[in-house]
Amino acid sequence: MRTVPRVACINDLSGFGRCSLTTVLPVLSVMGVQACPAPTAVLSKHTGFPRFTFTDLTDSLKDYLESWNDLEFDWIFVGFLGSLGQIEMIRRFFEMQKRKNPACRILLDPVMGDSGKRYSTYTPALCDAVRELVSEADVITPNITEACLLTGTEYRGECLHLHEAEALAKSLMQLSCGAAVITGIVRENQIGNLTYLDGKAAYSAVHRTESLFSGTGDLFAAVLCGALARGKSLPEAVGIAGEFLSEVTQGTLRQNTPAEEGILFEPYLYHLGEMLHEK
Ligand code: PXL
Repeated sequence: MRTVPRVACINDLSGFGRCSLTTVLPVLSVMGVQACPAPTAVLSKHTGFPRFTFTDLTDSLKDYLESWNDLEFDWIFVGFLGSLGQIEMIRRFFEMQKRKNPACRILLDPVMGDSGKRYSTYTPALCDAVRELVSEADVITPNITEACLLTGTEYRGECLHLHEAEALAKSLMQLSCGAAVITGIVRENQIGNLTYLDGKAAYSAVHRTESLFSGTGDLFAAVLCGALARGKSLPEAVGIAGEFLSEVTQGTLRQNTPAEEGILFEPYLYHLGEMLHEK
């Protein structure tokens, strides 16, 4: 393994709201991972705000990714996409990178929606295409809404019995990914993640806060990616990400900031380096 693992981060740049690249880059850097951004779109704010600008970067993404084919990445981390046309470019990038480095791994956060609703820029055709990408991924990290969209399951809220979550994970595995982590499962006063790996499900949970902050899934996936790139196993990486998310959401709640401004992770970032050594 390289001393500093290298990750290609295919995601949008939202100027305000703490999500996607503005979350991924600091998290990976502080975890000792080289984060190389490939922006899919530039937004002035994320789509949860009533007013934002959206510049789709599909026209430049193909050459951008192709110019990286003389490099080797240890991981490719895919999040929010700008358009349907980007799917094929990303699939080709996967293919080229796997050919150069068979040990290259793919983390796909199938960003499509939340709380039962698709994000405004995610058309049904784009969601179908994201489903096709799932088969290429070593790990996927959908929330419940996204897991339902991917598997054609009816969304019935964030509270799931463990057997329902496990059934959802098994349906996701039928899309041929290597492992699935379903995030944000609510059970009484706990919020947890179900990891499905090697035919087995494992649930881990932390105390739940009442508020839902935007960008929570992006932060979880970023920490997971950092821990995996630093050589942690998937269960260890899920543990670190869950613990960090619990700490930062509780800290954010105490500040009483608007939910769309996201999680105030900045004061806690330095803990991530320590957490890598503790586990
Ligand atoms: O947090 C996921 C996300 C990523 N990128 C953009 C978004 C959202 C969720 O709203 O709008 C641009």
